[in-house]
Amino acid sequence: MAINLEKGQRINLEKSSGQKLTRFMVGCNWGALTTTKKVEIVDSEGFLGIGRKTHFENKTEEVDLDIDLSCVMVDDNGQLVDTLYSPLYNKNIYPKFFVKHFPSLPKGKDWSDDKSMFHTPDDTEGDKGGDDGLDNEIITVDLTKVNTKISQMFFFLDIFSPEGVDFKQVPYAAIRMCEYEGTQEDIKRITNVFAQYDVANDPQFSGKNALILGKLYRKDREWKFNAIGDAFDHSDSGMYNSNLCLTIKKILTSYTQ
Ligand SMILES: [Ca+2]
Ligand SMILES: [Ca+2]
Repeated sequence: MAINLEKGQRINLEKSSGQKLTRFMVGCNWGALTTTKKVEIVDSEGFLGIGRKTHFENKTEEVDLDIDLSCVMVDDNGQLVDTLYSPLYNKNIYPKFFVKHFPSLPKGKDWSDDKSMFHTPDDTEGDKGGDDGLDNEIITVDLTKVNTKISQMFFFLDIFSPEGVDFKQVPYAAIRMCEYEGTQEDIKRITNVFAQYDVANDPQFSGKNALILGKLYRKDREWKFNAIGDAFDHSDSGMYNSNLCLTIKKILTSYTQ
């Protein structure tokens, strides 16, 4: 049975059969924003504008909400080995900002360099017309292919747009860590949900638009998952793609050691 993750909680990735887990995924299902605005309804045009009658009604509209699920992979010394985020981050970002850890943050891509991790296409809207129950963005991991240099993988969410939106305003955002059947690009079936988070519509996320979900890490040749659940504000209007960069910076400076 899936557990609802609490900060700092460790989850067991062992299978009940005793076999080693090889296919791990993190998925995020979220809904578009809804806004209500007043619109003027004409009841009667009258004659030449005289006697025109109108009234106002509330109209609900759905607005695109772009949340990005991403991952960074680091070695035993906390140095960045690889990154996995949307190919829509298509320029080299912050050449100077990351010089200590990496020459620059690379462009986004679908596959990790070692081909162990795949990121589904960037969903820039969220569900419209209600919750479809499906993950809008997924990262799949084939644990047998992970570069031996990588000892920790950090999964995180950023609200990319609209600017200024925080998780409290999101109608629903459900993250789950699972085992699946199928290929990395074509999941046939979720076979085991290890844990899940619900991060939306909650006062504790007021003003928070980034969330470090947790880390998958190697210990004694086994992979384990540790929930971090650190939500914060990643905004800096003076920096290009500040959301992604500031979240990665926080991981590298606060969580890798
Ligand atoms: Ca997205
Ligand atoms: Ca969905």
